[in-house]
Amino acid sequence: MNDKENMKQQQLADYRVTDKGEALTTNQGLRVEDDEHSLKVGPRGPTLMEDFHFREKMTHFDHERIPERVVHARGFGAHGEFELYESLAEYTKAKFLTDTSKRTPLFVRFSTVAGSRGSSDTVRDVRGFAVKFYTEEGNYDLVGNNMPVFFIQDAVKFPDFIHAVKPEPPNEIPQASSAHDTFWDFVATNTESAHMIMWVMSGRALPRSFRMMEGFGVHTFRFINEQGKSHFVKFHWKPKLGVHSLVWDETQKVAGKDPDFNRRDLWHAIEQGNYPEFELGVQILKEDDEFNFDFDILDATKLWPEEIVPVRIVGKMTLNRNTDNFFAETEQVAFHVGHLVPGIDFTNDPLLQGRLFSYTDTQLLRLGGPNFPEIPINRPIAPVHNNQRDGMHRMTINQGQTSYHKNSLANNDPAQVPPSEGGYRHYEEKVEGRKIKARSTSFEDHFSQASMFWHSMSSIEQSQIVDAFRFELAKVTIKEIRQRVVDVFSQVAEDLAERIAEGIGVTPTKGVAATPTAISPALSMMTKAKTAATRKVAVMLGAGYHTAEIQALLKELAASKVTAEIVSTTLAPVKGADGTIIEPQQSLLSAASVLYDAVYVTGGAKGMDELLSDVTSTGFVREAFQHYKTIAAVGEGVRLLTAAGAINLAGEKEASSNGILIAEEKNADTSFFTSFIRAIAQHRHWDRKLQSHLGK
Ligand code: HDE
Repeated sequence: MNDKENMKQQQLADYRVTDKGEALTTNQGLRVEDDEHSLKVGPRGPTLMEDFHFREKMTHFDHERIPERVVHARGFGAHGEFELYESLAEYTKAKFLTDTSKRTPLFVRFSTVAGSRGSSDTVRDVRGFAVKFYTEEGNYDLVGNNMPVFFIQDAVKFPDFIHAVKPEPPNEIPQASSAHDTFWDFVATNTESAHMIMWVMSGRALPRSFRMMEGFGVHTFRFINEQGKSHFVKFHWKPKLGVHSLVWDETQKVAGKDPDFNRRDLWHAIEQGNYPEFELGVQILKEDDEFNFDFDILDATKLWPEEIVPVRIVGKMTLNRNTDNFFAETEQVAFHVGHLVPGIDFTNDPLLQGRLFSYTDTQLLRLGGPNFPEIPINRPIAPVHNNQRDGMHRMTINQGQTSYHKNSLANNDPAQVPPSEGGYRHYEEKVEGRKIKARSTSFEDHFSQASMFWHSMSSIEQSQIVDAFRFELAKVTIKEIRQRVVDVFSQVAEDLAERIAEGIGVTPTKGVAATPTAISPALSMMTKAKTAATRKVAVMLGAGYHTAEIQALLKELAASKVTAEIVSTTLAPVKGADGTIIEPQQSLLSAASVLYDAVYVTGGAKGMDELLSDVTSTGFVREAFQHYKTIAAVGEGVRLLTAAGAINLAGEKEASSNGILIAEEKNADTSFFTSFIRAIAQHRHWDRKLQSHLGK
C-alpha cells in the first residue's frame, strides 16, 4: 500500500510541515529578522520585556514537557499496515478481519514498563506491544505485551504492583530495575505473580530486538459474528524473524554502550527496507468450552497452551515507515484497550475491566484534556460526529446550532446507527450475582502454569532463569524476603528453588511442588524460527587484507540480508594487499562487540599485528565468545581468536562445532561464508564451554 492508498498517511500528510526553504516566523506568522540576539538597551543590556519574539520562544520552551506515561514511559513507535490472509467472518464481523482485500493502516509502539522515558532499552522488563489499527469502522487498539500473562488478577492491585516495581520512594533508586526490596516483597506476598515472574526472569525480558519478540493481547476477548454468536479469543503476534534474547551480561553492557539499542535497531531496519513482520494469530474457543480447562479463562495469570488450543495464523503486520517526529507521534499516541470495533468485545476478566477505566483517565492528564483524540496520530480515519464540544485545545470547528440529543432542530443528527449498519452493540451476556469484593476460587491456583513454564524450558533457559533470580535476589537487602521468595518458588519446582537458594545464601523450606499441567514446547524460545536475516556482523579489518575475500564476504552477507560494518583500529582508510582502500565504519573505540551478532576477522599479517597491538581487539573477540556469538577468522585472523582465548590450538576442531569457524585464506570461499551465515542464524551457540560464568 503506497501513501496515496493509505488513508492514515493521507490524513497525516495534512499536518506534516517542512521548514526547507522557508522563512523564520513567530507563531503569528510574522517574519523574524534576528534569532540570535534578544532586544536590549545597547549591546550589554538590559533585555527589554517588549521583545515578543524572545518571550514567545522562551515560553514555548518552558512548556515543552508533558508528564511521561506512569508506566511504559520509554517506548518507540513505527507505522505499518495489516493484511488479512483469510476471512474470520465465521467468528467476527470486524471488517478488518473479514475482508482480505483490505490493508489496514496501523501504528505500533513498543515499550519497557518500569523505567523512565530516558532509561535504557535493554533492561530486564516486560515489553509493551501496542497496536492501533486505523480501520474504516474506527480505531481498534490491541494493547498487549511481549508476555502472555500478567502479574496480578484484579486491576485494583495495579497501583500496588507498580509502586513496588518502580524505584523506591526515599531516593528514586533503582532506575528501570526490578532488583530491589519492594518488588520482591510484593512477589513474595502476592503469589499470583509467580507465573509472570517466571517469564520476567527468562530471556523473554531481554529481547535482542523488538523485531524478534512475540506479542500477546493477554486477556481473553470475545469475537462476535454477524449472527451475534460469541467465541472467546486470545490474540498473538508472531515475529517472522523468530524470538531471540540477549544474554544478561550483554544487556548490562549494551545499556551503557548504546542505551537506544532496541529503538536504533528498529529505526535502522525500517530505514534499510528490512521491514519487520509479525503474523497475527488467534486462539479461539467456543462459548460452551468456557469451563473445560483446569484454569479459568478469565484469569490473566494463565495462558492457553498452544498445544491444547492451537494458534491460527490469520494475517500479517508489516512495519514500513518510521515516524517524522517522535513527540508528535510516539509520545502523543494514546492507546486504550477499550477502543473497539463491532465484532470484538470484552470479557469479565477483572484485570481487563479495570484497564477500561485507566487508559482514558491517564491520557487526560498526560495529554492535557479531553480533546486528545484530535491529535493527528490519534485521529481515526473513520468520520467523527457527536455532540461533544469545547475543552482545552479543541481543533474541530463544529457547525450548527445543536449539540445535544435528542433534538428536533437538526433532525436528531448526528444519527444513531443500528447494528445492521455498523452501530456498536455490546454483547448481551447474561450476568447475575451479588455485589461482593472477592476473588473467584477458580483463580486460586498460582503455581501450575508457572511450573509448566519451568518444565517446558531447555536446560540453558533454565540456567538463565536461575541466574536471573540469583542476580535479582542478591540485590535484595532483607534476607527474610529472599527466604520468602525461595519458599514461594519451591511451590513451582523444587529444583528451581534449590538452585536459586544456593546462589543467595538461604535454604529452601520444603514446600509442596506444584504439578505441571503439561509441558508446552511453544513456551521455549528454542523452538522458534531461525534466520540470519537482518543480523549485524562486525568485520574486523587490518592492513594487507585480501580485497577479493572482503568483497565476496560482503556480497554473500548482503544476499542473506545480513548487515556488515567494517571495524578497524581507527577510522583511517585501510589499505589491502593489492592497494585497494576501504574506509572503516567504526573504530575499536566506537564499536563494541555487544552491539553485533557476530564477528568476522579477516586475514593479512600486517593488519593482524596492528589489531593485536590494541588490547581492545582481543576484548572485542573475547566478549563475543563469552556471549556465545558466531566468530569466523581467516588466515592470520586466527591469531586474534587465540589471543582472545576463543580457541586454543589443540581445541580447534571441537571449537569449530560451537559457532567458531576458521579457514585458511585460500578456503575463504562461498561455502565458508555460507557456513558462517548458517551459524549466525543459530543466534547463539549455547553448547560452548566457557571458563567464566557470565550470566548466560
Ligand atoms: Fe497498561 N497501562 N495497565 N497493561 N499498558 C498503560 O496507559 C493499566 C496492562 C500496556 O505504548 C497506561 O497510556 C492498568 C496489561 C501497554 O502508549 C495506563 C492495568 C497489559 C501500555 C495503564 C494494566 C498492558 C500500557 C500508562 C491493570 C498487556 C503502553 C500510559 C489492570 C495486555 C501503551 C497509558 C503505549 C500503558 C494501565 C495492565 C499493556 C496507566 C490499570 C495486562 C503496552 O493507563
